[in-house]
Amino acid sequence: MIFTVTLNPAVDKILFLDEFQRSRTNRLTQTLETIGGKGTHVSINLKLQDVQSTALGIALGENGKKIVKILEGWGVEVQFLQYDLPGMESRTNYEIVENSGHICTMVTERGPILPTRITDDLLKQIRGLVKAGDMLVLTGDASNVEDAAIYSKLTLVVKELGVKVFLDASGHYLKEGLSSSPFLIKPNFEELCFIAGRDLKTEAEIVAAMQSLDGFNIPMIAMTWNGNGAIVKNGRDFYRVNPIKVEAINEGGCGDAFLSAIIAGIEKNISIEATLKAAAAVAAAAAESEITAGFDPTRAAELKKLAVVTKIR
Ligand code: TA6
Repeated sequence: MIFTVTLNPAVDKILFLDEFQRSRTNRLTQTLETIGGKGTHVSINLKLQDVQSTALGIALGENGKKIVKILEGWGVEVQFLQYDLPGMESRTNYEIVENSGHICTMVTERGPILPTRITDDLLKQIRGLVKAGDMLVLTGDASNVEDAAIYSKLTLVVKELGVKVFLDASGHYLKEGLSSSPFLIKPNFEELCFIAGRDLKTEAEIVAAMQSLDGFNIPMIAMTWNGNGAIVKNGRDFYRVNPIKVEAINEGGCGDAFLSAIIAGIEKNISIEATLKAAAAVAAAAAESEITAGFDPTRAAELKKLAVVTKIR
């Protein structure tokens, strides 16, 4: 079984306008609402690839109930821990999408700080659910948890079971997570520069930065590179995944889509090249979607024919 964990899920409000003007009144042309939080998106995208998963996470208050309802509406098995505590609501994130040029800007709430007893409840739930051979996806913001080692702690709970842990986090939550040797990390370009401690300018520098992490024994590193595709380390091999050019509407959620296809490929035991071609196609199809969650599977199947994956090392 695949379990996704979203410590800080959100309701995403997607605000469309022509061109954002600072210090001006900006008139919205459309507002959409969907679920936010990377783990929830991975579960939705896995479902769209006919791969079952169970979505775990923390849902707070009425917003939390809305998040669970939306996720169940996508046909995802949900076992979120839900709490009704005074003044504590799961957060709302805002994404500004400019109709001209489709520039997407995310503005995220922090979400209320989770008391230790809630994160302890989650650790206990994971200990009880996750079995040998399962996969655990730890992804998204965790700044609502004061312990920066939370992802490491969640990883170590299941490591001795031989569970594959997929970590997609940023900043110190990512850096702290390296020491528990997850199976895969999915930094974006800026996050890889952060953990490498330097600006990376060329593909060779990116490969070298990934190799500099060998001491953490992380079998796969998938660096998504905004509109430039991705560079993926698989064991000692390195691949370049070309972007598939599409008329992007909303690039929010493309990284989650890319990660979901890698997980689906591992679950289905298909080759790394076929997995990465599917990842490029799913991410491109997600970019064509107006919302941050999901993609059109038929479109992804078409786009997969255009995918180019090259082994570079
Ligand atoms: O990747 C898309 C997305 O999950 C959006 O739905 C938005 O909620 C944001 O990213 C959340 O990211 P964060 O890093 O704050 O968990």
